[in-house]
Amino acid sequence: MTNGRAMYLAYDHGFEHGPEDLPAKSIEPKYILDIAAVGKYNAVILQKGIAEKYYTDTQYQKQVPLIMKINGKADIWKGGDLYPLQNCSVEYAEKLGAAAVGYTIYLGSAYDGEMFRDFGRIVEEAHNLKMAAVAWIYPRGEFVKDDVSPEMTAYAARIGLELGADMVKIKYSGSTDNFRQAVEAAGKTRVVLSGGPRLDQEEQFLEIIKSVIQAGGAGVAVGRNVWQHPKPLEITERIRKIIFG
Ligand code: FBP
Repeated sequence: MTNGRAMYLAYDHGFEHGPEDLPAKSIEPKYILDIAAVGKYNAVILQKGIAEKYYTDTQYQKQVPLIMKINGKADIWKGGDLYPLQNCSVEYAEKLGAAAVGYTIYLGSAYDGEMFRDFGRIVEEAHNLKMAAVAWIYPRGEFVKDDVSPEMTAYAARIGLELGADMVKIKYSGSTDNFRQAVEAAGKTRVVLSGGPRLDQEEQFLEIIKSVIQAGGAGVAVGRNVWQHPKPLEITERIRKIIFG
């Protein structure tokens, strides 16, 4: 992180959404690691297997820090509430060179209590190893009427603070004022934007990032809008200008 601001490149989509989310060259992990390194991202976000086979003990490890995503779900089961279990220990993430760990919580799932418990322990383990803990907090489930309402988004951000997250990754809530409510609710926990599916209009995506920064957000942890872009390094530079000036 630089001056409290952050530009992270997320690449856990092969797990979360399947290879159909990884068109053309983006199926190849080295393509993404090159974007992260050349584009000077503050971190790349990977699951354990990709870190182990493509990052650890390579030149990428010297070029770009790693946030290891340590839980996840596949996009097949539609039968009810989600509880993505941990698939990598904090200790092993550290061994593979991670500076931070990331964990998804579905706020509103019948199992959100289990995810709070698990992430609470992960925060302790990470801090004991002087690593940061990042919470992806997405309101989801039958009782969540609008997952990006200002109230839900602020609640997600607040849960991150209450659980001890160093950073929370949340979706955009529609306006600068709405997003500011989430940033305020997060207190000393930094807030980054989760990008969403690639927008045809890149200006629209950049406007959202501007709004996040104006609202006091720390930056972005985005994937598809960068590496599904025909010129990922060009959009990276435009993102960088907004975040770092
Ligand atoms: P994007 O910027 O591509 O949306 O990536 C952010 C992210 O949180 C990924 O880390 C994760 O794989 C994905 O979105 C989850 O998306 P969802 O659960 O909304 O389908």
